[in-house]
Amino acid sequence: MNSVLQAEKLLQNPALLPGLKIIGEKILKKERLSEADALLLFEKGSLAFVGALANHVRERLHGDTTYFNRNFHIEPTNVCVFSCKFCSYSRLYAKREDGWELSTEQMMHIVKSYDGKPVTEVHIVGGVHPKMNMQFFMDLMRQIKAHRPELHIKGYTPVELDYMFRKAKVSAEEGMKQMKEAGLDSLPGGGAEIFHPEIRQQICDDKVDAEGWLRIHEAAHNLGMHTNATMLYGHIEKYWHRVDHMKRLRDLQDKTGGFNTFIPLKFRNKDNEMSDTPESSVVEDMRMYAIGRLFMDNFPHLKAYWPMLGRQNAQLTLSFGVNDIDGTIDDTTKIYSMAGSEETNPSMNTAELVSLIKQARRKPVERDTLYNVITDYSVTAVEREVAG
Ligand code: V47
Ligand code: SF4
Repeated sequence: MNSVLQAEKLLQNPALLPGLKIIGEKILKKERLSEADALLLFEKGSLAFVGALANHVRERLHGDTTYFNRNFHIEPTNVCVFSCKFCSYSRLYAKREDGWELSTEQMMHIVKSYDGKPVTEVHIVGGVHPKMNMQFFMDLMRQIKAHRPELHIKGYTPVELDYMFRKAKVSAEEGMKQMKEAGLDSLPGGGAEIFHPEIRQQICDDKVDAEGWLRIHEAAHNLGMHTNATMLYGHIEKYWHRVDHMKRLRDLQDKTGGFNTFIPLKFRNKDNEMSDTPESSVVEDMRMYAIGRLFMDNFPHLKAYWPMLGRQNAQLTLSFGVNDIDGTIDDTTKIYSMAGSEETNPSMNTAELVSLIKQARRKPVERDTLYNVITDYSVTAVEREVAG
């Protein structure tokens, strides 16, 4: 059965709550969901219902195409001046001798180790170290671009940028302009967590707030840069905090159109100050992805970060609205392995990732950061050669 018929059939169920039926009809008519609609879906929508609708939207937008990209990570340091309660990764600045700090030479050595390998992106992500200031990172990016100009640099969250900009006494707009000139191409989605102050104050009260996070992404968008947005879900927040978070992102996207991808991140509770907080179930995870797909109607892409979810659950998300799996990462960031992710050694080569997507009966397509197609793996190597 195709996804339209499947969704229409669901709406004919006489036992369906009238509110849910209206939501279903809105989705079929491509109308926008309200915050109340999203809340109702979280509270009353069965997994089958939200899943079928999200799958319908996913197939309307992308068919079976499932994107992945080949990137590598550089983690400049795990020393951090902030103290997020969910973080299993950082070492406080006061105890910095327990952590690591890479020099520019060491980071360039990592970049050079990928010479000749078909990676298209470097993702720079780490703690907030006072000595690693704007000049330090601008110098690093200039060296990366001098060595490999076509490598896309996706790096720094507003947590790092806000700290750097305040130290350098520059505005978000001026700071982003300078970082772009030095080689920064786009921003990853991290640091967003949950925007609402009621939760933010309890889990990460000393880093950039919602307004600061959104202002930096807006400044990037105004410079023509594309960015991602995350949401750390499944801890102490309520459903309405998630809806509030998504609404703020959707509003900014209406204004700028600069976001590429929404990435819900499942909270993992190992080795952090929130170890007593239980993790969400797989059903809740799939519900989160599905409602993300339905509510974030102006975000082209929804990504599952497989090192955090595990391979099998990431495969499942492909039926719940997700059209992107990050990524062919050889050396996955330690943030996840330290927080108790499913994967003890979360690396996957292209063949494994392609087969994972094919097992879910989807079409694997390698993309660059901006979703330009690099290779369509649903056709055979011979067909690709003939097509040139
Ligand atoms: O902001 C930290 C999260 C994020 C935990 O843009 C945790 O393509 C779960 O944003 N449990 C940083 N999550 C990583 C990030 C990211 C990752 C992959 C791709 C992209 C992209 C962005 O990691 C932080 C925080 O929300 N995080 N600790 C934890 N215990
Ligand atoms: Fe620092 Fe990021 Fe960890 Fe927060 S999540 S303590 S900002 S490394």
